[in-house]
Amino acid sequence: MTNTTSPLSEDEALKQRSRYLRGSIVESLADAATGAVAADDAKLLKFHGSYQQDDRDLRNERQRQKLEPLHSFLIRLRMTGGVCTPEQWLQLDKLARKYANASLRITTRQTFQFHGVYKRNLKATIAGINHALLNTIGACGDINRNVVCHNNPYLSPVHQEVYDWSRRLSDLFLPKTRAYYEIWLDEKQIAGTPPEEEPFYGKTFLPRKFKIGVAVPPYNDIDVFAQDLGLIAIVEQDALVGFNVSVGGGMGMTHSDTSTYPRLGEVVGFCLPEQVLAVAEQIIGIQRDFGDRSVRKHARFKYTLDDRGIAWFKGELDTRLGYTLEPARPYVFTESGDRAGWVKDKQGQWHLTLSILSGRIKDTEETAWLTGLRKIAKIHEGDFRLTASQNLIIANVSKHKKSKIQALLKEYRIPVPDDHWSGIRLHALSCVALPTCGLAMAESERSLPGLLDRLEPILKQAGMDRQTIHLRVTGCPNGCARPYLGEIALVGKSPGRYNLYLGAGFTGERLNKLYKESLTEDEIIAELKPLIEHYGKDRLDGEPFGDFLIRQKIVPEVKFGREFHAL
Ligand code: SRM
Ligand code: SF4
Repeated sequence: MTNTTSPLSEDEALKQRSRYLRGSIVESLADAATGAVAADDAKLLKFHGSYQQDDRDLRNERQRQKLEPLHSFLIRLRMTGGVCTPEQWLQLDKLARKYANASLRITTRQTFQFHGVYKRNLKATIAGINHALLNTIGACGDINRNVVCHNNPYLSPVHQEVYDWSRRLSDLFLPKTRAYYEIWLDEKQIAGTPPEEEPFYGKTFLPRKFKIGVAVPPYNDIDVFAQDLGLIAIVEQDALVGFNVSVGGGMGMTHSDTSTYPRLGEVVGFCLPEQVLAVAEQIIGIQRDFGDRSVRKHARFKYTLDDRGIAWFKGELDTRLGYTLEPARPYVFTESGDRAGWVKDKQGQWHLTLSILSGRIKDTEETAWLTGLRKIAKIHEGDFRLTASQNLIIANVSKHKKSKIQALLKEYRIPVPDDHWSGIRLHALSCVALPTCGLAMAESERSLPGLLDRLEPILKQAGMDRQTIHLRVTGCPNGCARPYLGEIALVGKSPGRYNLYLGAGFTGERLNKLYKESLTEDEIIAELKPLIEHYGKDRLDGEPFGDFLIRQKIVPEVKFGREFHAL
């Protein structure tokens, strides 16, 4: 239970005195003596969509040379449902080459990150993003983050409607402070105390980050149960009738601290579309008012719910709403991850889902991803859609443009997934980790290709290479690639060593379980090989790998987050 008598954390005091997120960011940016910003400003910067980082590959060498770390900044966009236009793509591509490390990184929450932006270029980059009519407001920090949403455009008009609700949700929870516009876009500050208020958030915003995701069954391609607030669209006779409401999902935990754990959201009822904004507002309001503001490790909504109980939460929600949510409506998830390759919709438009390992768009010797997609953006008349599995949909392509795009894909050696691709490669996720992430304990993005190269022959040998298997890799237990929803997951423990988790549900409805600790990659392959062979021989027809491992009692089924460490 939250200890209300505990002192507030230092982060709360910082938010309180920050003058609505201004702090001394302007002064920090102007200080040419260092590539860093003041420590308090580094925390406030998150609310503006940026993290201070340093190149960890160079850290020791620079320390030896008595140089400060090579500081640079990550910039994360807010981009509801991951949708952007070709014009916006071109502007982001330009900024990536001019100010960042010549790469665009699709995140697990359907947006872009820039890495490696030096302090002197931070303002120009953020201003450039805004010139493309995009922004970075509240993409990080103790606030509602980028709203993720099932966004496959070829499915039905309902998907557009669901996307529109996601946008409204995102807009509703934007901060009201003008700090962002003053600092990055030179809007003049009115003299004296800033006159604005944050009517919803107040001066201290939320106790911790908050995440909303919207899924449209039968597709759980956004991992709806990993969201603090998950909305499951209910479609009856081709019309959106409302949303089932799931609360308290979250992935983050700390190794060896059993008071922290991943947790799946639980469905607490159903609301009409016109109720969804008020329902979200009251739910986030409950977390704002009752979340733990003393211990940040314990400040996510999932802990507020587990401490106080779901019955308490429902009562509090009823009181705030003035009505009770209807009982949840039936729904079934049968699909997860992305469907790769070209698909034609009922209107005759084409959509291409490209599978991009770890979402990293950059030119390499093998594939000119960045250049090729730039050339495509120059002729594309539809839009681009980023997926929560770090992939890209080139959407709404006419028959005429399809052949031109195909020619460009070929010219720039961009692979189009086909039947020869392994199911594990198509669906693998990995977080960024080294060299930019300050919290990484092991490699992730950089180790994924090698891992796949070793797993694919084993799967082929077992006849399981076409089978979709959800593999997730992260460099630490914070869970940025939602690893506890992986049928196989590697979670970084120390350099070159990972905890191996197995057995999550195929459609994101069951957590996995720790199988072995602190393994090297060789040891992981040695552990997985016999399990994959066993799976190839003894699986039931259509049985996913995670379900097979549970049925064979290789790992126990985890029903609740609180049991994650226990069994
Ligand atoms: Fe994350 C922190 C990257 C999705 C849970 N995450 C970080 C930081 C900012 C490290 C830091 O605090 O210094 C990472 C920056 C690395 C870098 O160099 O880019 C980072 N997180 C990412 C991204 C880029 C991973 C990716 O490879 O795509 C994802 C950006 C999403 C976005 O666009 O908004 C990303 N992070 C997630 C997710 C998945 C999701 O939201 O669906 C989770 C688990 C879900 C959840 O929130 O419970 C996640 N990130 C965390 C946590 C643990 C939070 C917790 O409850 O304990 C941290 C650490 C923290 O907040 O203290 C963290
Ligand atoms: Fe960094 Fe850990 Fe997130 Fe990976 S999971 S990006 S290592 S915080």
